[in-house]
Amino acid sequence: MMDGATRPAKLLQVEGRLATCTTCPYCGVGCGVNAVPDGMGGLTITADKTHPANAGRLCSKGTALGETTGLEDRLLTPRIHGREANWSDALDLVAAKFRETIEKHGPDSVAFYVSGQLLTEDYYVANKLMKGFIGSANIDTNSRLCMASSVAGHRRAFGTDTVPGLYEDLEQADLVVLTGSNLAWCHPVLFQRLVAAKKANPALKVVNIDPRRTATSELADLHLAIAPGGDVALFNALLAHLADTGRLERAYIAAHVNGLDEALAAARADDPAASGLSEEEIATFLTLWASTERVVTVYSQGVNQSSSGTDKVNAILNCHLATGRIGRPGTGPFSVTGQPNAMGGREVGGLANMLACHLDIENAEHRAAVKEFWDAPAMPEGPGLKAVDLFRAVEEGRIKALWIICTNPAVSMPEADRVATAIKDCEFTVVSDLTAETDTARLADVLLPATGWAEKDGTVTNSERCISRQRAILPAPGAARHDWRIICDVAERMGFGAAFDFTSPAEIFREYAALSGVAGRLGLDFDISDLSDLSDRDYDALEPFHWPRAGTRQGGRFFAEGGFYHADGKARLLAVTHRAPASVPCAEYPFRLNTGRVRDHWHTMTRTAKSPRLSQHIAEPYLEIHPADAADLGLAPASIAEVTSRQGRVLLRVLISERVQRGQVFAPMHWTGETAPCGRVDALVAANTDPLSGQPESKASTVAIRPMEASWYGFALSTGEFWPQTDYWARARTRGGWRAELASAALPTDWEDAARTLFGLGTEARAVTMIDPAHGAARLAFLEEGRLVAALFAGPAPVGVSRSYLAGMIGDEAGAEILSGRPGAERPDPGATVCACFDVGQTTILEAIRSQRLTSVEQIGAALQAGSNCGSCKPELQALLAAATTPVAAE
Ligand SMILES: Nc1nc2c(c(=O)[nH]1)N[C@H]1C(S)=C(S)[C@@H](COP(=O)(O)OP(=O)(O)OC[C@H]3O[C@@H](n4cnc5c(=O)[nH]c(N)nc54)[C@H](O)[C@@H]3O)O[C@H]1N2
Ligand SMILES: Nc1nc2c(c(=O)[nH]1)N[C@H]1C(S)=C(S)[C@@H](COP(=O)(O)OP(=O)(O)OC[C@H]3O[C@@H](n4cnc5c(=O)[nH]c(N)nc54)[C@H](O)[C@@H]3O)O[C@H]1N2
Ligand code: SF4
Ligand SMILES: [Mo]
Repeated sequence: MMDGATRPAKLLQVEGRLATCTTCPYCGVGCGVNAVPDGMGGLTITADKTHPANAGRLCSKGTALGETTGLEDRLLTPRIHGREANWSDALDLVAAKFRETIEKHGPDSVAFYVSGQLLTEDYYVANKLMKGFIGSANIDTNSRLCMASSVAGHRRAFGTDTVPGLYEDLEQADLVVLTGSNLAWCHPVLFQRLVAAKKANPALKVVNIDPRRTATSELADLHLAIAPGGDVALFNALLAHLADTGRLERAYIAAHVNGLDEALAAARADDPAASGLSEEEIATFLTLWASTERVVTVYSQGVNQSSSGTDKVNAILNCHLATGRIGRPGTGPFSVTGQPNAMGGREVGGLANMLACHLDIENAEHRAAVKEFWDAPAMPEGPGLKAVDLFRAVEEGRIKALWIICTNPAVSMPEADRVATAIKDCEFTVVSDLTAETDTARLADVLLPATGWAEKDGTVTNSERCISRQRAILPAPGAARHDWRIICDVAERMGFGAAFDFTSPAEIFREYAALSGVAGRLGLDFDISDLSDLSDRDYDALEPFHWPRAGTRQGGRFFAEGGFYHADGKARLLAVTHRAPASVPCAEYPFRLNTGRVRDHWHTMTRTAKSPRLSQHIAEPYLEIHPADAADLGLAPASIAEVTSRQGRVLLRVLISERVQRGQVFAPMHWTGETAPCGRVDALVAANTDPLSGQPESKASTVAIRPMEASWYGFALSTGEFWPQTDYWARARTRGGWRAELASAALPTDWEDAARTLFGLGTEARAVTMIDPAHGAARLAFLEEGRLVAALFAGPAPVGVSRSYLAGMIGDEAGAEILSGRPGAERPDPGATVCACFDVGQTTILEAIRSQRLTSVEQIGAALQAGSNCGSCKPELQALLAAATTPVAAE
């Protein structure tokens, strides 16, 4: 029944201790990790050498997982209206409210909003409850903000949501095109595999298509700074070029593809100039792509998060299908998934317009088959509300009971302020999370404590269709329960006990696997039904495996020989035409706002912000802006910009850089009410969506920018947690406490009073101060028993003290010399952290490059250790090497 050998308990000896094999809970690469409890609530993490995704590699976030399992901010008991409650009362209330609402207003008056970070088993029961038993399809997932355009594009072209290829295709290709993907920071281990492949095969070319220059561009032979939304125009130009140069694979098309003529006509009619690239750049790209047989086109949120996201996906798929470059080693389009179980969520039918196992909610035969399998009392007749519409319905009072599980929409949805208000005003909101301290959890009527990554069991599917086990290593803290268990408990109280009497994730998995057999019999791709009688023991020992499992495609790729899932077995080429992003820059909002991720933080930071190590790389929200635009706007380096859109307002640190083009700015999505309330970037983002996929255009809002009128800027740090009250603030953990960046319009009347209030310090802390009222500058350090407990550095301009030095001094012995804000001659200033694993700073690295004449990333590793562990900082080391050889740029 199971292929391959099984390791009975999935425990491994790592350096003499027993480690549990599990899967990293961050990105869709889905790396295997080995975890050993350290006996103090933490974990020691090492890479799983046997996992097919990473084979011994981890990135900075995976490496720091052990720092994120502490219990200090965990939600440990249910809460009803802010008060601690027992499970029985909380579950009774949730079930009663949902039942009453449905009785009074019908099944579509309730909704679930779930997450690609749920395990497949959690997802399965949530979907079964809403679609099969409540009888509504109002269950959508944050994957709507993430993968929906890829799903819609795959389904249009292939007839089902199938990712054709495998990670090894990136290694076997001669050309890897990364479009709308910052792989270096967002899928770091896959990026490392690509780096290694390029080293082994110098003929392997990499093209990076992204409006801005990123760490990923450092690896690229060619970086194309495409206009925002320009991908359709570029790939249409490619399709036309392929036809014009005789590169179409006529035999493959004749046997397996429909729609060439229409697609080609649309492509020829499109204007390549809409890509914003020069004729020469376009020609270079077209020639390279056309003349390379083994080409993989990797794409991610720069493609999906667009009002033309589905068309972008199909423009890419068109070129691969028309050349038959799909499903063979080293070829294919490759949509990389974001979350650890984004792919599992797609398989299990988490989206409002899908059923489980890739079955289609709009197909009556599929609906009937699922209804029969579940013995479901009520099935919806069509799709439910997609995320943006779902929260609009909440706003309008059409949805009266809402359950949010494992996602933080008050931060991550476009028009975030509006979404937060809608959640707050909803008649009844339940949130299941690890912590009560999220912007969404604060708005809930009922909070349900869920177990987290290290405490729960189940399965996830990564970007290459590899299903892996996540295994519990630590006990459930307090009263926290598994998500699947909470959902089943509510289902039981709603009167659906018989269908939800699961006692383990293994049992849920078996039912799910059996249902996939129904899908298989209906001719669909997702069929893992040979696992439907997996024993509990075999489930515990389950090795990572790729689907499809059955037939000739076992463990392999799709579509080399056709076999698509439309009724005629053929794929479709789609006629697509460039459309500019929905928000059009205007006099009032002239800048294009692009958003995305940073290397060491994960989404709304509920886990990565717990790690001092991960908080050092980038410690505050920022706005990347071109030098000429900054000059026009009068924005000084490191000052604070006020950014507004029709939807909202934020304050961000100015980062002047030529990596972004004129007229465009970039800001990361991660900061929240908890970490930088003025830096919640989704407050600015308009909820424009792709008409087919419903995915929001998170990458192309329009904004106005002006300098914030700050009378002072500051840097503060303290051994204790503190909450600044200034107009701008952003805080982060350090090894010995907390740090914060501050800026404010109003000057305090008494700096020492203000600082003591900020830090909550009594008189026992001795102040050493250097205050210059005439210039609005102040430096204050607070010492207890000779140790530095807090400090504030403030001035009329951004304060130029060494953050890494000061953060390293907190809690240490110090005297008045600390007020200089810089280390003395005996202790060199490391500069901003580049390597999070070994805490190596930029100044240290540049100094070593110069003095030791280092010329490669490997040499830096040998000299300083930087980059020699997880390797996530290698692109930045590469950039520092480049900068150090051009003396001006390095200063
Ligand atoms: N460190 C880290 N890694 C993560 C995550 C995280 O939070 N932190 N989140 C995970 C998740 S859920 C996801 S979905 C993935 C996302 O992974 P990515 O999609 O790689 O990351 P993003 O930074 O969102 O966006 C990618 C790039 O798209 C570019 N872009 C913007 N507009 C356009 C356009 O019109 N065309 C093109 N071609 N490019 C454009 C942006 O400049 C950006 O560099 O990352 C996953 N990995
Ligand atoms: N502007 C802009 N906005 C974006 C994006 C962008 O690129 N730009 N990207 C979008 C994308 S691709 C994504 S995927 C979303 C991500 O956005 P979110 O899903 O909102 O972000 P997370 O911070 O990952 O939220 C996960 C929540 O679940 C909790 N949690 C973690 N594990 C568990 C668990 O096991 N059970 C339960 N019940 N809770 C748990 C965490 O504490 C956290 O509060 O953001 C989207 N928003
Ligand atoms: S690349 Fe990093 S974040 Fe992604 S799964 Fe692997 S270790 Fe985790
Ligand atoms: Mo995502």
